[in-house]
Amino acid sequence: MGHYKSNVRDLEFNLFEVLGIQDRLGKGVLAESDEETARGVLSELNNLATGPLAESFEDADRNPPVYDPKTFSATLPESFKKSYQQLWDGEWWRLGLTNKLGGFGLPPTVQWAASELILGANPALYMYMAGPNFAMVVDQNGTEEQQRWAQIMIDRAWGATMVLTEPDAGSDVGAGRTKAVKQEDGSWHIEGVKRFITSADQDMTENIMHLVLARPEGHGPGTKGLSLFLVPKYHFDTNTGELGERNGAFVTNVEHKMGLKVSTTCELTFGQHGTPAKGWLLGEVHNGIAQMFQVIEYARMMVGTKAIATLSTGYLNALEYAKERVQGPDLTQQTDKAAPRVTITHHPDVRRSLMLQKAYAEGMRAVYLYTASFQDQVWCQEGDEDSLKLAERVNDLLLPIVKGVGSERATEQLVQSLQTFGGSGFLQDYPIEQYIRDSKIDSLYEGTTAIQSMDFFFRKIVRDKGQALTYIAGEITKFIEGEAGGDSLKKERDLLKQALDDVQGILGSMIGNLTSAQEDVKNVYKVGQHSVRLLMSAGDLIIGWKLLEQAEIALGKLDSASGKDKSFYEGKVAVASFFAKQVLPELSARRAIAEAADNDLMEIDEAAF
Ligand code: ST9
Ligand code: FAD
Repeated sequence: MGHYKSNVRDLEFNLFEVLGIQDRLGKGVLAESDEETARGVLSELNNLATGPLAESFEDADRNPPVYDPKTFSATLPESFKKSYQQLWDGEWWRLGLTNKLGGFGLPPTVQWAASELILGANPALYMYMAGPNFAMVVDQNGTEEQQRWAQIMIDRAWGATMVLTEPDAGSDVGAGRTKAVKQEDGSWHIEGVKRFITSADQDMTENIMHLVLARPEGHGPGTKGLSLFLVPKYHFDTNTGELGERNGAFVTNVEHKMGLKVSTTCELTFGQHGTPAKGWLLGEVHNGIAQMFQVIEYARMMVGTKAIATLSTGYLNALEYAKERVQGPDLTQQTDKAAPRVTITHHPDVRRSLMLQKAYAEGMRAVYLYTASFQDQVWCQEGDEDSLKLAERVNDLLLPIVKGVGSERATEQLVQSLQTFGGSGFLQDYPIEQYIRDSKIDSLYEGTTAIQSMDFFFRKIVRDKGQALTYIAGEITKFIEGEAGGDSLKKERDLLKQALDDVQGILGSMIGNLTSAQEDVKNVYKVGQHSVRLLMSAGDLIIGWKLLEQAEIALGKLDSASGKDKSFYEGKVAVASFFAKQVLPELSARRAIAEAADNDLMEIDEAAF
C-alpha cells in the first residue's frame, strides 16, 4: 500500500448529499456530465492517485531535482517523471478547463474534489501541470494572437509559471524592480531577477511559458505600475508551435528546501546572460496585477486544498496506526498492573486528538467544497446579475479562509497526527514527517497567513461593506433558527449561536478601532494585532456550522443506514458535536482578548524583545 489514504466517501457525501451538485449537471455548459460521470471521475482518479501518483512521493523527496549551473537546467527524478507522464496521459489536465479549451464539462466542485486526490497523493505533480490552466488565463485576457498561443500551450503540453516575487518584493509585490523596455517590434525586453519561482525549470516539457510581472519604464510605483508579460523559455513559431531559439530567461539557482523538494523553487534571471529576455504584454493592456490575481485566486484555492488533502491523509494514517498500536491499560484499570493492554484508541487523550484531526480535515473539506459551489454558480452563469455578483463576493470572502485557515490548521493538526504515532512518527518509516515538511509551505506562499488575514478584513469585509459576510451570517442564523437537527443538536446549535455572536464581537471591536483610527491613526495597529485571530475564529465558526449541517443530514439517514454507511453517519454526528462542545467555546476567550485590545505591544522597545 502506498502512503496516500484518500477519502472518496466524504468527497461524494459533500458533493451529492450536502451540496446536491447533481441538480446542476446535465444542463448548459455541464450538458455532457451527470452524477455517474462525476462519480466515475473520482473513482478513476482515486485509483491513479493511490497507485501510480503516490508511488514516487517518497523517492522524489529523498532524491530531489539536480541543478546544473552550466546549462541553467534542473533534472527531476525518474520516478516522479513517470508519475507525471501517467497523470498527463490520462488527460487529467483537462479537468479545470472550459469546454472551449477542451475541458471535461465538469463544475468547479468536482474539479476541486478531484484535485484533492492528486494534491494528497503527490502535490508537486499538480503544480507542474499548471500549463493548461494558466493557458486559460492567457486565453481569457489575451489578444487574438495570444489566444492562439494559449491553444499551443495546451496542445504541446507546455509547463507554466507565475512570476511575482523578487529578493526585496515578497508580500509587498508592488516593490518589484524587474523592468520592461518596449522594443520597436512591439515586444518587450525584461530585465531583473525573480526568486522562489515554482516549476521555472524541469525536464518534463519541451517549453515553459512564464507569466511575469514587470514594470514598464516610466510606469508608477506599487502594484498598479506592474504589467503582465508572457515570456517563453524557448521562442516558438506562433502558427505551429515549433520551437526556435532559447529566450533569455535563465534559471540561475534551485533552492534547497525543508520539504516539497521535488517542486523546483528557482531563481529566474531575465536578460543578463547575453540573450535578451523577450516578453509580450498580455492582452496589450497594462493591467498586470488584476490579470495576475486571476492566477493567484486559483492558486490560493489550490494551496488550501493541498493543505487539507495532506491533513486528511495524515489523519487517516494516524487513525490506522492508533487502531493497531497496543499500549498501556484502559484508564479505568490504571491501578491494576495486570490489566490487559489496549489499543491506544482507548485512551481519552488519543481519542480527543484524533477527533480534532477529523474535525479539521472534514470540516475544512466541507468549507473548500462549499466555496467551490459558488464558483459553480459563476461557471454556469446561473441566476441574475445580482446573485452572480453575490456568488463572486462570497467566493472572494471564503478564499482567505480556505487558504489561510486551511494551511494553518493543517500544519497544527499534522503535528498531532505525528504525535499519535509516538516516537515512530518521527521516523521516515511513516509519511507524516514528510507531510509536515511538504505542507508547511502552504501557510507561506500565495500570501502568508498575515496577508490572508488582512485581505479578509480590509478587502473582503470592509471594502465589500460586509455584503458577503452578511450573507454568510444570515445563512448561519437560518440554520440555527430553523432548528436543524431537532433536539439531537439543540446544545450544539446554542454553541454555534454563541460562536456567531463572538465572531461578530471580534469584528465589531476591530471595526471600532478602524473607525477611531480617523482620530488617532495608531488605532489601526489594534486591527493589525487581531486580524489573524479574526480569520482563524471565522474559520472555526464556519467549520462548526458546516460540520453541524453535515450532522443534520447524517441524522436524517441514520435510521435506514447499515454497515459502513451507518458508521460514516455516526462519525458525522459525533465530530460535529465534539467540535461544537470542545472548540467553539474558545471563541469567547478570543473575543475577550480582541475587545481588550490596546497598543502596549506596539510601544515595546525593539531591544526588549
Ligand atoms: C506563489 C506561488 O507564491 C506558489 C505556488 C505556485 C504553484 C503554481 C501552480 C498552480 C497550480 C495550477 C495547476 C493546475 C492543474 C490543474 C489540474 C486539474 C486537476 N483578489 O490591496 P491593493 C489586486 S506566487 C483579487 O492596493 P497592494 C486588485 O487588482 C506569489 N484581486 O494591494 C487590486 O486593485 P483594486 C504569491 C486583488 O497594497 C490590486 O491588486 N504572492 C486582491 O498594492 C492592488 O490591491 C502573493 O500572493 C484579491 N484578494 O499590494 C503576494 N488583492 O483594489 C501576497 C489585491 O483596484 N501579497 N488585488 O481592485 C499580497 O497579496 C498583498 O496584499 C498585495 C498588496 C501584493 C496584493
Ligand atoms: P516576507 O514578505 O518578507 O514576510 C516575512 C514575514 O513578515 C511573514 O511572516 C509575513 O507574514 C510578515 N509580513 C510581511 N509583510 C507584512 C505586513 N504588511 N503585515 C503583516 N505581516 C507582514 N513566488 C512567486 O512569485 N512565484 C512562485 O511560483 C513562488 N513559489 C514559491 C515556492 C516556495 C517554495 C517559496 C518558499 C516561495 C515561493 N514564492 C513564489 C514566493 C512566496 O509567495 C513568498 O515567499 C511569500 O509571498 C512571502 O514573501 P517573503 O518570503 O518575501 O516574506
